[in-house]
Amino acid sequence: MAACAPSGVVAPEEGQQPRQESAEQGQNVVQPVAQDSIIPTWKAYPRQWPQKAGVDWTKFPSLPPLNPRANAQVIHVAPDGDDGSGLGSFKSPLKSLRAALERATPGAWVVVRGGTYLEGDGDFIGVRLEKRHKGVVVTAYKGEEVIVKPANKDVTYGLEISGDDITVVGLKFEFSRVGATIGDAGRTMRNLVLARCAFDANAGILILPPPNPDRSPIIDGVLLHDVKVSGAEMGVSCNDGPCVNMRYEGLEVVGRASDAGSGADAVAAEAGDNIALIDVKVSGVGADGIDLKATRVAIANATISSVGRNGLKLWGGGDVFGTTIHKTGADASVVFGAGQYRLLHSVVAEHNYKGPTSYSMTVSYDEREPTSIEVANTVFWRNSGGVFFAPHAEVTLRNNVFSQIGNQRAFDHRELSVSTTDSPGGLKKADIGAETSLMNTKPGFADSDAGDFHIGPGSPLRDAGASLKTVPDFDADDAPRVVGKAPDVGAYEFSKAK
Ligand SMILES: [Ca+2]
Repeated sequence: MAACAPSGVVAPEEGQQPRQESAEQGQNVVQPVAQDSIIPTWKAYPRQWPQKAGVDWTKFPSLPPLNPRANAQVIHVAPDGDDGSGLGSFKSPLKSLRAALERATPGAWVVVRGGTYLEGDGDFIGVRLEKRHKGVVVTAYKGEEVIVKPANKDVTYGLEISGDDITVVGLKFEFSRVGATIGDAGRTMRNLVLARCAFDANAGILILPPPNPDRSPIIDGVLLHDVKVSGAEMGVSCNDGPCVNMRYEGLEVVGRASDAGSGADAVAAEAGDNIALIDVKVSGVGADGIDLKATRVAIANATISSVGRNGLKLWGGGDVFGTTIHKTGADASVVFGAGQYRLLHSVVAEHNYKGPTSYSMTVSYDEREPTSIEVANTVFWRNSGGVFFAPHAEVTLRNNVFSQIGNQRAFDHRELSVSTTDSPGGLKKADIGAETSLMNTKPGFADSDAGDFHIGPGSPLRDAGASLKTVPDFDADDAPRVVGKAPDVGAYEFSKAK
């Protein structure tokens, strides 16, 4: 009956979703009809927020549509499929992703049913998406769990992507060495989307190529959306770069805590521009949490905890908002180089606490280039030391908490060395807005030992924040930033509704 219509529409059977079948064997133009989506709807993240870092939100790749466009090539893969006799249809699927990608033409959708796939026989990489796969979408079928594992012990890399405009949705890769390598040496690779993916490997996602001879970007356009990297010594790294126009939303990196002090970074870029991170969680990594040698960086609602070295390092300026950094080691929890920075509604806690004294934050420590920083509505609490602002830095402080600092030092700037025991009046001479600092205030966090930095109803941080301009209207819970007569200090606004 499919032969009656060119598009091969098959009436839906009772209780099944409608679909199309090609009558011609091997043609693989087999299409589920768009009454139901293949991909479930996306979690609604705030897509952008007001910031002063100069981020251009229009440059980031978008999430894929929930269905392939009409007439797209759609190839179905299922654990009970057959790479030899399968048509690649919904009813007659292939058995492996590799076989599907052999047949895929530009713009094809590879739709993978739930199950475990053993990929990469005869190769060291499980799944390859190459230049000829331009515009290809590889996606798990709605609501189903797809796990990709090595076909044998010689397959140690999960995914290699070297083509443009490629999207991978809903796949979990479990490989020994590397979850995914990205890039195509010698050129700029463009527009990669990894959504609802997970990588369990020694290194999560590596943007690997060496620098292009003309220093053009290695990659232009990356969206990581709801991506988890676990068991990793290294999380997501742009090794040489530059990597430009990258948005990481809902990225979680869970390292192997045993590597503390000796491992690699969780989220890093050696060179880059126009980078936005939102709801990024990093924990248990050996080296740095987030380390970006990049310009135009905006970070909202990050959580960085239990890292062997620095929590957050930015080298070319940036806006940081709603971010909690705690249980860090090394020379500082937050390291900012030269540039223009804002650290707003954040928490820097338990840096080397009860350990050797070191600054909780350093700003332009070794750099001499022009630097400015605004720190507002932020809590520095239970750190071994205070904050260092370089003498040449222009500093604005508003409504910050400095409390339970091991050496009782709030911050050092020029001739000032401000102690947490100084009276607020004594801070006026700093003329940097510090008179509103909340010294030695107990923040009243809900359960900081468990990493919960919400404040309770009795906290003095409630309504104690300054009103800030050009900031998100959401707090670190994605709830309204201002409740009551003023914003609360810290990452989370107290609300009875929560
Ligand atoms: Ca409030």
